[in-house]
Amino acid sequence: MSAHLLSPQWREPAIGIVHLGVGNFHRAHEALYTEEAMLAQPGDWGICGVTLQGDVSKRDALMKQNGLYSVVERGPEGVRVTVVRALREVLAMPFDRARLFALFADERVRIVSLTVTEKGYCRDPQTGDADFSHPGVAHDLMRPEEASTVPGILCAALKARRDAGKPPFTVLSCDNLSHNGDALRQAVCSFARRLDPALAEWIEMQVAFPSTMVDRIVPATTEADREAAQAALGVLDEVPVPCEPFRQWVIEDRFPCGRPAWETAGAQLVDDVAPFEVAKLRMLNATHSTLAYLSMLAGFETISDAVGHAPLRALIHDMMTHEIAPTLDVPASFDLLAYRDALLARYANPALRHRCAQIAMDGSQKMPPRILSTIAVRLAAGRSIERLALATAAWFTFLRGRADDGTRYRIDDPLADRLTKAACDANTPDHLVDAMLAVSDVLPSDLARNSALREALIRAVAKLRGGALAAISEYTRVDKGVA
Ligand code: CS2
Repeated sequence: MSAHLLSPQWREPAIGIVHLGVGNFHRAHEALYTEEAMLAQPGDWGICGVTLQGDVSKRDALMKQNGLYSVVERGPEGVRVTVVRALREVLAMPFDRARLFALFADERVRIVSLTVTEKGYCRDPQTGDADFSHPGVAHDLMRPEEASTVPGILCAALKARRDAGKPPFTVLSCDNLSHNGDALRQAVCSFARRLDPALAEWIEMQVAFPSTMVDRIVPATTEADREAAQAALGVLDEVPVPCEPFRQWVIEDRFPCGRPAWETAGAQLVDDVAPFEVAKLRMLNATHSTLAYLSMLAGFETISDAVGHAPLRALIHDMMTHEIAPTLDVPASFDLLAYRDALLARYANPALRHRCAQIAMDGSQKMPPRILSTIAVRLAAGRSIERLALATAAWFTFLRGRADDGTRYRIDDPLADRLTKAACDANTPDHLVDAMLAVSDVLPSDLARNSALREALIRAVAKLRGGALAAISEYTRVDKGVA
């Protein structure tokens, strides 16, 4: 194992990108692409990363290392450690507000990008507007100068630009949301409309919100990653990032004030990201969530353990082949079956300990774009949904907070209180399904009223009551009319 720099040639760049949500994913993805792009084509695209949760220890650990950290790529062939230099500054909100807004006002900042997870967008799931019943959003409308939510911060930042007569920055969503650029634009513009209609109009006319598809499996950092980084570097890195070797970034090419030459680092710049984004959400993220919920019940700790169980691997293989891939409309050059096989190989990577509990978080935000949207398309076409229903039923059952062997775990979800109460109060499969179908923030009303879906869910919940392993085995034989 050895450590390396992408290139010894390095000119210190000025900050051109402010990134909200400087978690592991960003540091193993956009930051690396950006460094490689600057090495291929020098430019001032240094990154200032911002933690929105007041995580001063993360800020301090990174700043103590002058923003440097290592990416620990773990593949079946071994470990590769790379030191990344693109992150030049780290701020923690709300403590560093003045510095953050000084950067927002600086014309050299031409991109504000985000990885804040689905719930960070504070969207009303019914309308897609900012959720005005969210306490943070309501607070930011009353006190915009103290904004703490994504719509509030972006509106305040864009207002400062407009008031100073400067051109806006491009806003780049890098989260797993369908049509993430449009979704963010709607959340920001609807918030701005309540605050200052002229600002909303200016944002609509002037600000680009390109969509992107981002992909790299990036688990949480463990002690083993610190040890691997130290062995390679000879010094301690407090905050290394583990990840798989694979990475992909498809970006809609709309950057009126410029962008790094990300294509030199392998990013695909395209006119329309939607086919890639939908395929990734429905194939990768959906099967990830399926594996996570079934594993939480069955007791598999990591994704590689889960796909090491042949019936579970067969289940998601068949789910992609028969229920998901046929819903996707992709360019002819996009081979969905090869994509499926590549995903299965990535999941099996034994060197990456990607914990199912990490993926199981925030199901109320993840289930709609990952699985429920596919169910809706299948039902509209009169097609079967048995495996997708099992995945959904596994989430419902998971919300009871107890594995099949009785082990208890915590439910981490913005709707946790409501969902766990409904799940624990329900005694029978039909009670559980009806209680969940009534959660209108998650289940759109047309799906909730669909009797074929209700019946498939009740069947699946009933099977899961006999244990997830037994249910998985039965559903692998679903085409033979078993389930
Ligand atoms: C995962 C994703 O945590 C999750 O919900 O499904 O983070 C997944 O690893 C990435 O989207 C892969 O690109």
